[in-house]
Amino acid sequence: MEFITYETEGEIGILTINRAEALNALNSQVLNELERALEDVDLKKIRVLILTGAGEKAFVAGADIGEMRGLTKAEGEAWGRKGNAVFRKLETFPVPVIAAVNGFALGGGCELSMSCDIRICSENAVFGQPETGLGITPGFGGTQRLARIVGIGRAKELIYGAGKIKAEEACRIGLVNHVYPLEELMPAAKRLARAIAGNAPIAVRSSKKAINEGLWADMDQALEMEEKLFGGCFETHDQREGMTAFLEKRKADVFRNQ
Ligand code: CO8
Repeated sequence: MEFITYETEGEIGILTINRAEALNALNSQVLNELERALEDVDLKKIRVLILTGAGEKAFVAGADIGEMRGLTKAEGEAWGRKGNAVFRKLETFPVPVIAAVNGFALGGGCELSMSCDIRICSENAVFGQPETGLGITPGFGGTQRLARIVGIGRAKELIYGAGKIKAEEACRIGLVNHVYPLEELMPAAKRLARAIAGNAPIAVRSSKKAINEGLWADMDQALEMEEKLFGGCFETHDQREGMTAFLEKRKADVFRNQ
């Protein structure tokens, strides 16, 4: 792949978008490669993914404006559909995905980060949905996910105003969970990933599914789904071991994902 690198550290997978000449902007090749990279992740081994951008300036500075400028209405819609499909794949990826936002996360970059489970960022990060200033709407899920994460009022202000916000403000409104000096961002992302990877994978994956799917269901259906996922954890090796270790006042053995 030309624009995506994938490395692993134990049970952590690290995907890096690397198109430095355009501040990691998403053209169709980057989106295709990201989709393929997700398909290639070995889910038997990997328990958490980290997604970041190459360099010290940008996570992703948006969808590629040069590629979009001449699109017809039908092509614009198809481009939105493509982005939504890839981002949805990320959002519903079986294991948690941490966005380590290392600079500009604008337009499609902000939307990409919002498709991840958890966002942390560096002090130089800048978030925003500048699309209305370019004559389009946010088209990779931004009109839907931003409001769900930061609330309707703030989302509308950011989108209608094509505003940009700095890391501290993004943290204050709940768009990111933590802010770090740039050099501490990846170590922090890996610490968080290791902490998650240390817990029972079936329980973590089921929790992700329950939270994500329950958010859009009515409460009764959501709780029914939770009951099924909760029940599904029992009789697993990791449930027996986790509870037995507690009762025997010892540390649990390494969870086996079974
Ligand atoms: N697309 C294409 N190229 C880009 C993009 C982009 N989004 N962002 C930066 N670049 C390129 C620049 O053109 C420049 O290239 P070159 O060196 O060849 O001139 C290079 O990256 C470096 O950028 P700058 O020189 O502009 O760097 P600065 O530090 O001066 O500025 C900024 C950094 C502020 C990030 C600035 O580059 C910028 O404003 N970029 C555009 C940000 C933006 O508007 N993003 C939103 C794009 S629209 C979008 O994402 C829609 C998503 C949904 C699509 C749905 C379709 C239906």
